[in-house]
Order: sequence, then structure tokens, then C-alpha cells
Amino acid sequence: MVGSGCVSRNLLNGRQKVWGPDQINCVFRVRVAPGSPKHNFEALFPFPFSGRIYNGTTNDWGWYFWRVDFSALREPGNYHAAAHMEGVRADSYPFAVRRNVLLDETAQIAVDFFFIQRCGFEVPGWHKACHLDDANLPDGTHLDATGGWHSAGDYNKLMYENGDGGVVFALLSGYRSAPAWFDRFDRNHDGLPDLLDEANWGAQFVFRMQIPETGGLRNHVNQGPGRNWTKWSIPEMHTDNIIGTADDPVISPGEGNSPLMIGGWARLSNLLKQRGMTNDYLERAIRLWNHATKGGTQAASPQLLLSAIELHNLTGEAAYLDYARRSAEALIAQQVTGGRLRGAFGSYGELSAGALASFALAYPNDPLVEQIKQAVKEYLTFCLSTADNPFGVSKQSVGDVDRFFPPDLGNNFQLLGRAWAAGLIYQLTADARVLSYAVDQVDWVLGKNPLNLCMFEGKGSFNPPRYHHRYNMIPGHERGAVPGTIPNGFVREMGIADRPGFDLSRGGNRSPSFRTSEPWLVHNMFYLLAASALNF
Ligand SMILES: [Ca+2]
Ligand SMILES: [Ca+2]
Ligand SMILES: [Zn+2]
Repeated sequence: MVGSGCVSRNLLNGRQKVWGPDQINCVFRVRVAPGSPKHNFEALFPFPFSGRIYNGTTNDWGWYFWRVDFSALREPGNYHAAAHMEGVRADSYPFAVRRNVLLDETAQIAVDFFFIQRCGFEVPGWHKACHLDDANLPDGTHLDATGGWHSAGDYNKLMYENGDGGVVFALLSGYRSAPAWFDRFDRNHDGLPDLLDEANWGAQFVFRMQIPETGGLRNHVNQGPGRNWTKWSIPEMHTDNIIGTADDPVISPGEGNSPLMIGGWARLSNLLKQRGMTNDYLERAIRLWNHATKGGTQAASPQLLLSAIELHNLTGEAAYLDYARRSAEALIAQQVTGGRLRGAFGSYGELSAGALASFALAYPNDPLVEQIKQAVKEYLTFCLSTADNPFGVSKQSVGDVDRFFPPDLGNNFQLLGRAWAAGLIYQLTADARVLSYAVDQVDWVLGKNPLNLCMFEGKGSFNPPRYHHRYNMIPGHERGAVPGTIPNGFVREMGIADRPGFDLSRGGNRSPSFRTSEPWLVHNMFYLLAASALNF
């Protein structure tokens, strides 16, 4: 993967002047940064996809864009690019071209993000131990539900498919792709790398939330509702940390759902045992699997398919492979066969596509593999049909028409989920178009967007000025900016026009809009998955 650092930039947006599509007469230069010993590089590059972006009559983005493909540039170095056009010059932010640039620049920060989001733990430089009174069950009795991670810019702990269990699965996917690289970091010198410490932190929390009688999971730990869950304070002041007082957080009625915890527990159990740490995560995983699949009879969930692959990998028991195969068949049967969404699963289908590709990669000789290759080929055709713009960013399927941006909440996790699925499909098919599609989604998040905004805090040249995070009440952290934060992302401008909108305000209120600027574990979960599938 070349040139997709956190600093990529739409090099040629014509904000200074409007050019007609027939007036492209531009020299594009890429140079190594001043001071670098390497050579200058200058070339005229082709423009494979150019023009204005429209979506309907009133939602023209307002600029011209030209896409430049300089992937032929292979010399490692720190570059910047300049475009000259009719006497006007545009310069890019600096960017790096080298192997493993995403791994080296972002992987450990992506892990540390979760460390800083920890609940019930003193995070040096950030906050003291918090929410030590988590939490009351619906019947009012207390259950030790301390730990886990603050799920977003609020302090709830959500027990849903992309909650803490999903994060554990994603962390371990990252570890699988580059174990030696992650092994170098061990903050507390206990012999366990930070990544595994973090996975274990999340795994222990879900462990506390498992219902002894059924193997299922309890529901969300909420700082409300019914109380002032919007209370805006530093973590350790959010409740009094004393069990049995009126401000104790509450566990929602009903059951939680964390299907990827099964695979996460299974994988972690083995990694810890290899390091001499006894644990019963595998038994926990099997109990939750039995509960979630109703003894193996419910087989149409992409997450449970992913977890079944892990259980089979660990135990070798044929029942898990059989379950995985039945799940794969059920997912294939759900693929849309006609109309605008032909090739999709549901309205898009990144999870189903990623799970199917995972099955084929895990069992390359299985009779289902040919069918899966055909299905992901159709899926890819669908994906490309949604990304026919100079950025290659994929649209949303909302109602009868495609939209670039959701009206209400940014969708970085969806873009990153698509990059994850596409990365796996690339491993399976070696189709260059799917690699380009995957990288385009990641690049959009990392800065190849009309605002040149890098939505990975602490990297790139231009990050969101502020975040919608209660940590902005911590002295010294007034931006609310946790390194590694990936916020919600772009929404429709003013909630109406299908143009890229993002709250770049620098003050005047308590925090910027949650719609664009709130952190959320799910974005970082899918970032880790995407980066792992692309081998960073
Ligand atoms: Ca450690
Ligand atoms: Ca309390
Ligand atoms: Zn907390």
C-alpha cells in the first residue's frame, strides 16, 4: 500500500478558481521534503477520474476535483506534492511513502486510545478511577460492573455487537497481523504487550456481565436514562463512586448482545495460556456461543460466523465448522440479486461480505469457496457502483436513492467496515480494484476529503479543532482530544444538503456537535479491523 499516510490530501481541488472539465492542463509534481537526501521526482500524471461532484440538482459540492494516481511512485520518503495550473499553485500537506506506514504511525496509538477510554481505572495524565459504583441491576441489586471502556464522549458502556466484545475481537485481529510489532510495547512491564492488556481489560468486563444461569449477557450499563445521563463532567466526578447512593448507574432491562466476544474470548484464552496465564475464557466463550446460537441452530449472523471460525480454529471440533458453513450458506442466500442494490447484502453488506471472505480465507479448500468468490465479486461490483467519484468514497444507501452522507450521525465506522471487508476480499481475489476501493475509504477518514481533515487525532496535519467528549472538562485537555480518536465523521451540511459537513467550530459552546465530532469505540474497532485486513 503506497501513499496513504494520515496526511493524504485532495491535491487538486479548485477552490481558488473554477475550471471547466475541458481545461485540465496541469503539471503535477511530487518532491521529497526539503532536507531529505533523496532525489526530486517530477512527472506529469494521468487524471483517470475528474470533474464536479453532484448528487441531485441542488447538492453540488461546489468544487472541481481531479484524482491523481501516483502509485507508481515507490521510492520511500517524505513527500509533498504541488500542482500548477494556469498560474495557480496548490500544495499538499507532507506525506510519507514507505512500507508499513500505517502500522508504524497509527497502530500503537489506536491501542492507547482504548487505554485512555478505560472506566474504573486511573489513567495517568487523564483521569482518576471512575464509576466505581457501576452498577445496579434492573431489580435494584448491585452487580460489580466496573471496568470496560467509556463507549464514546459519554460514559455509558454499551453491550451491543460493536461494544467491548467487538473491540476485543478487533484488537486481537490487529495482533494477529503484526504480533512482533505490538510485542514491543509493554507500559506496565508485566510481560504482556499493551495490546493484550487492553484486550484482557475488555474481556474481563464482559466476563462480569455474563449471566451465570444462562451464559448470555446483561444489557448496557447506563449513566441513566431517567437521570441526568447528559451530565457533563470529568469521569471521577460523574458519580460519587459509592455503591448504594442515588446516583448509581443502572443496567438496562433485557439482554445484551456481543457475538464477537465469543471469538475474542476464544482467541485471547489461547494467547494468555501460551504466556502461562490460566483463564476460563474458552468455557465462557462456549457458554455464550450456545446461548447466542441456541445450541447451534441459529445460523445467519456474520459476527457469529466469525466467532465460529475462531472456536473451530481453537478446538478443532467439527460442529463449529459445520455451523460456520451453514452460516456462510445462509449469508450467500441473502445477497440481493437485482435492482440498484444488486450484489449487496441488505443495504450495503460489509459485515456479511467480510465474514464470507474470512470463511474462504480460513478454509481455502472448502467446497463453498467458489460460491463465495462469486458472491464477493458481485458484492465488489456493487461497492464500486457506490464509489464512482474522484475520492472513491462510497455512498450510503438510504431509501430509494444513494446519498453521500448520513443526515444525522457521521459514518466513519461504516467506511472503515467496508475497507475491512474489501481488504479481506483483496486477500482472497487479488483484484486490484478492491484494494483501491479499500484504501480510498481509509484515506477518506485519514484526510483525502474536501476539508483535508485527518479524522485520526494526533496524526496528519489538520485534525478536528475540538471533540464532543466529556474529557474536555479535564484541565489541559480542553479540546477533548484523545490521541487516536476517530470521530463520527462527515454528515450532510446543515443536515440537509448532501455536501460534506463537519463542525469545525473552535468555541462558543460546551463542545462541537456530536453528529460529526464525538468519539465512539466502533470507529476505532473498525479502524483496527481495516488496518489489519490491509496488513496496515
Ligand atoms: Ca503489559
Ligand atoms: Ca453512587
Ligand atoms: Zn468511568
